[in-house]
Amino acid sequence: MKQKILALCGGVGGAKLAYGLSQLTTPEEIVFLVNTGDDFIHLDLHISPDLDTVMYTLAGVNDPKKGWGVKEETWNALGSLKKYGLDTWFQLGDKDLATHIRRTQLLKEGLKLSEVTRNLSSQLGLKHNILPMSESPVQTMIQTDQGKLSFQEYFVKHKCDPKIEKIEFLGSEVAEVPTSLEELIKDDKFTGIIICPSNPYLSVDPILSINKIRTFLLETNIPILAVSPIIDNDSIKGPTAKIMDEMKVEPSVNAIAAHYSELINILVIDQKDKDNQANIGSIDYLVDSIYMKNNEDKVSLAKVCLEELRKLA
Ligand code: FO1
Repeated sequence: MKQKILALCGGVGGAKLAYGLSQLTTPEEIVFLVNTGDDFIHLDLHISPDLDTVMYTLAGVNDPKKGWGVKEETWNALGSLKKYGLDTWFQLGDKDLATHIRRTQLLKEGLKLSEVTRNLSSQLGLKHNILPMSESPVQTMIQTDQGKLSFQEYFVKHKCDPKIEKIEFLGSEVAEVPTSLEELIKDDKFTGIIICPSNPYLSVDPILSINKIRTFLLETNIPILAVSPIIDNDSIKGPTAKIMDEMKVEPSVNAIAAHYSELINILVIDQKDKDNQANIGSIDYLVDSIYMKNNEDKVSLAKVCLEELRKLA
């Protein structure tokens, strides 16, 4: 039987596995469902950081060092904006800026975010289906010891420094799930689900905060696999471990298993954690090398995930 996978992804870590998956599947065999809780309006432009990170990574034009933005970027527009006295804490490169200008233009013309994403990704030569988790805004808001901050204020402006007290997803109760996703769910088309190694609290939970998506994951009989964003009690990249500390959760693969315990059948963990598998619900563990330092690693991990889902189906 042919596979049809739904892959839930945030930014950098999620995009790496998404790249591997895209190399092993046809566009009909996978849907990348991407967090848009980080989206915001900046300089009158609609910025969708995670959609862009996934899109750029799949197209091979991403900046591998930063993990976000476009490679071989120039920063002339940002320099000029600075001269005009505008706020430049959020760095927009010249090539990246074109994406935000075009997205904003197409949204103003009345296209839905999924249609805009399809338009932009096909201009980048992509055939794979990248979908926003919602057509309507769902905003990740973070209550911290320094007040309530939007995701980008917390992540970029304050460099994840404030202590997190609570995370909310504004608009999730009225989120408009893309019609094409609703149809695939209704028609029982998916054979497996992958939760990519993105930050569970800031990148995956916004997707799961949408009732139709969470209910689908809770009620479906198809296998659900997650890849741990934690190796050896630390984040692979980004603030996952710091946030877990602040939430009084020990950063470990067991905490990740517990976080997803209602949803997943299997958690893929790193060799370094092979002796740390606690018995949590009915979750199994699969041990592999999950640190993706190059494209070969991304494809190799993707292969393990797809094969496991095939076995479990
Ligand atoms: N992340 C930063 O840490 N600093 C930035 O100045 C920055 C700019 C930026 C511009 C466009 C874009 O698509 C992403 C950008 N990011 C930046 C990443 C962004 O904050 C993402 O939301 C995170 O990587 C989380 O996935």
